[in-house]
Amino acid sequence: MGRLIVISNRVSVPSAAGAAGAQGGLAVALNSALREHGGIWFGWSGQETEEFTGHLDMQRNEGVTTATIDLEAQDVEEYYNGYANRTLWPLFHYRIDLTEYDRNFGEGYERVNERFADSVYPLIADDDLVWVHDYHLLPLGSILRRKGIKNRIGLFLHTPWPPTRLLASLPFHERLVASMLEYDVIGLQTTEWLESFLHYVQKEMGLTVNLDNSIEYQGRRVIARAFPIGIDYAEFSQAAKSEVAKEAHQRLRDSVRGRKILIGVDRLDYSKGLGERFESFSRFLSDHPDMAGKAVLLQIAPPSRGDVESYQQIREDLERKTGHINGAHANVDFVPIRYVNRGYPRAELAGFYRAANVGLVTPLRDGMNLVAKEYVAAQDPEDPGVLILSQFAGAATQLKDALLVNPHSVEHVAETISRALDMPLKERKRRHAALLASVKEMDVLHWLKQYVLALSGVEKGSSALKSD
Ligand code: GDG
Repeated sequence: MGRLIVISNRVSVPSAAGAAGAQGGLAVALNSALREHGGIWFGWSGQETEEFTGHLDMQRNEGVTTATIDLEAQDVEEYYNGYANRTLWPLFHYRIDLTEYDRNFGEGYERVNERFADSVYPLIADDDLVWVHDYHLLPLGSILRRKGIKNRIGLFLHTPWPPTRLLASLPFHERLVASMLEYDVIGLQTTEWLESFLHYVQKEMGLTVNLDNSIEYQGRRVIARAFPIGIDYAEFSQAAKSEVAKEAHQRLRDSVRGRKILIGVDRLDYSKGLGERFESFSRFLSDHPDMAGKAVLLQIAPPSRGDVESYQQIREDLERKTGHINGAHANVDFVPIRYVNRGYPRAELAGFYRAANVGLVTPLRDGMNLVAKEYVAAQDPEDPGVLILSQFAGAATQLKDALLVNPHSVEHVAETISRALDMPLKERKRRHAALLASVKEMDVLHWLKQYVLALSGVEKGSSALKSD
């Protein structure tokens, strides 16, 4: 098998991941993938340039080769802040109320996808597997095909896939999805998103979907499948046992002086349900006066996509809400919500997870959610904490032994917090053992293997229909 050419919006070298501390799930997973297989990780450097030249900055760090390009300010505005994060991200998270559409965004998106294709094209050798990631780059495969790339090309989408009715509100949605059918493999996180995708191609495009979920399109067979992503369990459980993690654990425990700890760790994003989570915790405190001053919510929320207005808005909303709730429930020696807008190195994070009695993972919509899996991996199996998980996270289809909640229901989440804090050790251990088995088995290496297998199994030059 040839190398892997991974293409994603941003590239993140392993050493930088820990230091920056605010890496998304994509970065964490792909570092593991490339260390395993070798190859090149291509993407935007995060830097702006006066005029796009296509110059490739090649580097090698900790066994991973990266190639990056700089983009023009207009590219960043229209493609990244525009079509990717003002149009597709909210739409794919069922938020048509936040979905903006502007012709310039669409044009910028196509222009940058062309620029990606032009720049990565010379790096692709005959036997390489090309693996494109996420909503920023949906049409990239079709552009590479137009340039004559015959390699196997796959897409993995880290977000949900929205219901057909919602997607149909996007101007030119047919063109976008048709461009995706140039991939050999389209990977989604869960069967729910897969079913939505297949529904779209059947209902909107009139295509035939075979029993194995492959799609017949212009004489080719495109494989569509669910590949639920996992964490690097070996790496993360190692980090949880490190000295750094132990110190972080102790520091957090000492600081709460015997109180119960609930933890949330999320990029600051409206899809993560942080406002509803804070309200639920507040309701829990109001409904359980006996718990007054006895439980703390630590919310770690490194800011992201700060140039997009809806992100500035959610940040302001959360600041107001935190102030309000803390004002109502605090005492001279106690503040109920510790709301922290910064990232921490992974080992420290692991220590915090382990110190927490409850992991609160309550997104309103999430492709998968790796924090839920990290929380499970970091627990002490002899005295584990309880995971409260949104039924709307992709992870809920795997982590069935978590306490599943509807994050929109403040009452339900408040009651579930109470149940989690009262849960007897025996039940905590039973639930944790079942969760851990799933997190361990369906880890990132499993995900990687399954995806690469599916991608390399496709006939080169993209699957001609077999005569049967
Ligand atoms: C997308 C999809 C899907 C967060 N704060 C810190 C920190 N993080 C790390 C977490 C976790 C990652 O960021 C977040 O991953 P999630 O999966 O929870 O969410 P997204 O960023 O939205 O990721 C998601 C994922 O892609 C993978 O396919 O699961 O559904 O939306 O790893 O630990 N890391 C460090 N310090 C922090 O303060 N070091």
